[in-house]
Amino acid sequence: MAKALIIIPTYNESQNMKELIPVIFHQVARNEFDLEFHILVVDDNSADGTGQVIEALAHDFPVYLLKREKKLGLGTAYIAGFKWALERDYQYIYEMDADWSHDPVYLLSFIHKMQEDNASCVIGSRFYQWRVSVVNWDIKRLILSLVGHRYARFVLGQMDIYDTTSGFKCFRREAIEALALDNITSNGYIFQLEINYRLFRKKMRIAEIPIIFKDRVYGVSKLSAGVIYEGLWLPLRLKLLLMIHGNKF
Ligand SMILES: Nc1nc2c(ncn2[C@@H]2O[C@H](COP(=O)(O)OP(=O)(O)OP(=O)(O)O)[C@@H](O)[C@H]2O)c(=O)[nH]1
Ligand SMILES: [Mg+2]
Repeated sequence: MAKALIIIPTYNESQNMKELIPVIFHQVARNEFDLEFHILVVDDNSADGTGQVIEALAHDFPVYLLKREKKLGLGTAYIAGFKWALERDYQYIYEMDADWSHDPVYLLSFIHKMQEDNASCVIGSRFYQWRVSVVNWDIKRLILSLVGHRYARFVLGQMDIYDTTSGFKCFRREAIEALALDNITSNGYIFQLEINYRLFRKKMRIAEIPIIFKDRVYGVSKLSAGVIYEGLWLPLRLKLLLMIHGNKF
């Protein structure tokens, strides 16, 4: 039986985790693809006891905890999760948020789309063709996201992706293997764009499915000025690296 791993980075998400983990397993149980699903939670020593919640859930579900000492950012949490997955025999590797913004109801659609399009990566997109499907987001976030997307496309050229910064994704193992994980340096939202761009440069097929994205209900938002600054700088840096090192960067 092939295995899929859902990586969920967490920082103070105990309430969300308690409720989300059982729902995820319920959603993917006995699926048509005959896939066995596991979850890896990458927790940055959350003060609200997220780690203990996961340890308790691990008695009932195939959920694993990767503990890090302090808050080190989303990008490095995913890199640690990807390496953990590659050391084991997972064929499909997901990225997913802890705060219910990413509805587990879509999980199997990613695999369906991946097989249908023979894609290496499938993105759950909040912006798809001319649709914008975000619920509860304030207008500032929406504008920031749309402008950021246009800006990245302008700098990097045609990548043909509607939602370049979505964090709800599924990769084939081979796509993660092809990434030089130690060369990835972005850590905020723009981490997603860096991964997409690297896959795109390697001519990997990236597909999208439209999703409805809901803003978080519990917990505190982690959007910061540093994240926005990184978003401005990264597309330029990627472009520069490409000019200097070609496809080897
Ligand atoms: N391990 C780890 N996880 C993080 C870190 N920052 C954010 N996360 C997690 O990454 C996921 C996405 O972060 P969010 O804070 O939801 O980001 P967002 O959806 O853009 O913003 P809000 O929902 O408004 O907070 C959530 O599961 C967070 O708990 C971090 O530094 N380390
Ligand atoms: Mg969120």
